[in-house]
Amino acid sequence: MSSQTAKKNTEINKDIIDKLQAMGDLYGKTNDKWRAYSYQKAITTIRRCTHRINSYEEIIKLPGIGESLAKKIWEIIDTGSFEKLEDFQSSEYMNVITLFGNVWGCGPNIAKQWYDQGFRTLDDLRTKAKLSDNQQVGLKYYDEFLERMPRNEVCEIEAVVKEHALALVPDLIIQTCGSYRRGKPTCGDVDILITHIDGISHEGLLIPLIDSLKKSGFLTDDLVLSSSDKYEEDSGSHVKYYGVCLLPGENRKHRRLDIIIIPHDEYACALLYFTGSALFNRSMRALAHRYNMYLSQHRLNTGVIRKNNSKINTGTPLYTPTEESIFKYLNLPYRPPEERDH
Ligand code: DCP
Ligand code: MG
Ligand code: MN
Repeated sequence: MSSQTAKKNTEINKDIIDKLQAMGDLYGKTNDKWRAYSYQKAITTIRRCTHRINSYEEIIKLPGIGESLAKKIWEIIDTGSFEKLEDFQSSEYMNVITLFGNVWGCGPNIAKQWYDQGFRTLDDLRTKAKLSDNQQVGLKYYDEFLERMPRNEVCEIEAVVKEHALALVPDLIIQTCGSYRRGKPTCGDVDILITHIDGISHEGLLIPLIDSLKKSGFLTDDLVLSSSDKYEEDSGSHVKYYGVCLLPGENRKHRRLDIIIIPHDEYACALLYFTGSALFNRSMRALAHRYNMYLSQHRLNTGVIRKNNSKINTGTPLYTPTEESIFKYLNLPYRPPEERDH
């Protein structure tokens, strides 16, 4: 599907999609993964519709949409409102879960636990909850972290990181990814990917870089420092730092900064992954799955053999020098970062 039609279709059924998205997000926040997933699937299906949906019969025929969800979609079309969403949105439970879920480092399960413990306000958390180091940082900058920053501020932050990194190792490849690379007007954080073309000079860079940024007062708090993702089945040679930075000058805000350092042979897969969006990544991985391939932030493997959804043969890595090469293996026309929101 071309991005042109994708845009038009999204507009035709936009009111439906927006309400389903809002509901799906709320289910995500309460960790109701199953419902969140059904909503996401329905949104993808409706986005593919090339005309305005205008009957219940039509909805129920759409793949993957069951009776209960079809009724809700019809309610949106027929009445213009979605009662369950409105109830959910105005419930005390949902408001508290949303409030708590916005603390950096707090997932849906913790938010629910805090609710069950009787906490209702951020002050309750500050005074009564048992907080991890990350959650303390998250609470400290609660309002600042909720604000998105303009693109020019991302450039300023990138410039500081570049200056310090290049002073340590010249010729590094330093690329800001995430929503910034997708061309968004505002960004939630700054995602910086670093590598070196010689395949070795990136090694051992992270700690000196963090030290250098700290000495200058640019980094104010740490969140995560890790050499590999222990929860990730395909953990590899990436090192990452999540922290908080502050540009010099008056009226500056604390911003979230993610730095990821990777070996050069994984650059294209890492670039693709950290550019996102998360939703786009999910569909790329699903597509790879259908071709008996496996796509991760490290590599694209082919000849993967799966049994009951677990790999019994991990396959062999394909040569992926560029993002274009990954699209090609998956038989997809190349999509520039600006067209990777879905
Ligand atoms: N990512 C992913 N799955 C996740 C989290 C992240 O695939 N659960 C990938 C895709 C994201 C990228 O990492 O685009 C960066 O993550 P961010 O959380 O920084 O998301 P964005 O930069 O896209 O948006 P924002 O402007 O909110 O930071
Ligand atoms: Mg980001
Ligand atoms: Mn990020």
